[in-house]
Amino acid sequence: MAKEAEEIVRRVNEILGPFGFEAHPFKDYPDTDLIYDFDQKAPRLYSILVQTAAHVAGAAYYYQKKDVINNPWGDKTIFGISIHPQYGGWFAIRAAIIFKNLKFADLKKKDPVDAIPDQETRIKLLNMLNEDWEYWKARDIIKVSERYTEEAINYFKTLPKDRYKLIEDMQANRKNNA
Ligand code: B12
Repeated sequence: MAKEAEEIVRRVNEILGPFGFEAHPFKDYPDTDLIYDFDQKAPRLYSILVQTAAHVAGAAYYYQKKDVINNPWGDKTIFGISIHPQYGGWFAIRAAIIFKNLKFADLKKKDPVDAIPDQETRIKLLNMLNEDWEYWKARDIIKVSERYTEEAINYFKTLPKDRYKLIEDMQANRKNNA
């Protein structure tokens, strides 16, 4: 692993580890492209649409307007959401790794698990996300095995500019309660 990557892993684990975050280092593979969800080719032109990528990789089903029969929204823009069969909406798709020269002739395409086959629940899910922006509720649309910790939820609900201060406060609280 590159030195810079090692340092990032060390710092993420040291600072955010106590709050339930984990950095998972992976081995250096030759001929790979690592594309992050925030990478852009031009302003607001994202290098990868990770929900589509996760769907075709069989990782998480991406529910879109077109997955609803008798679409009740007409031409209105409706954002879609990926749901994992085990973690529901309690996950993010941070990056994709493209193995450019890895050949695996027998690799079978894996379809994602459709955890919400029911039409009404699909409509409810997309309404939650688009009408009320109740994304936190939408994460629990199915029974999940694990959620983020309260501290992680607090972190994500905090504006990025205020997060450093939040982490400092959390660390101070921990020391006081130790
Ligand atoms: C831009 C963006 C936003 C914008 C616009 C939202 C949007 N969906 O367009 C804003 C700032 C509003 C936003 C807000 C949020 N976002 Co956002 N956002 C993104 C981002 C960076 C790009 C999405 C994008 O531009 N899509 C463009 C549209 C056109 O793509 P599309 O609708 O999927 O259409 C494509 C597919 O239909 C595909 N397609 C065609 N046919 C078929 C057939 C099949 C079978 C498939 C699979 C695909 C497919 O082709 C189309 C493109 O040509 C992604 C990360 C990423 N790099 O993908 C995160 C992402 C979608 N956001 C995410 C989140 C969590 C949020 C927020 C909750 C953040 C927050 N804390 O507030 C809010 C929720 C807002 C809401 N209620 O929807 C998560 C969603 C996770 C999930 N479980 O699905 C993502 C994936 C980030 C991540 N790393 O996990 N976001």
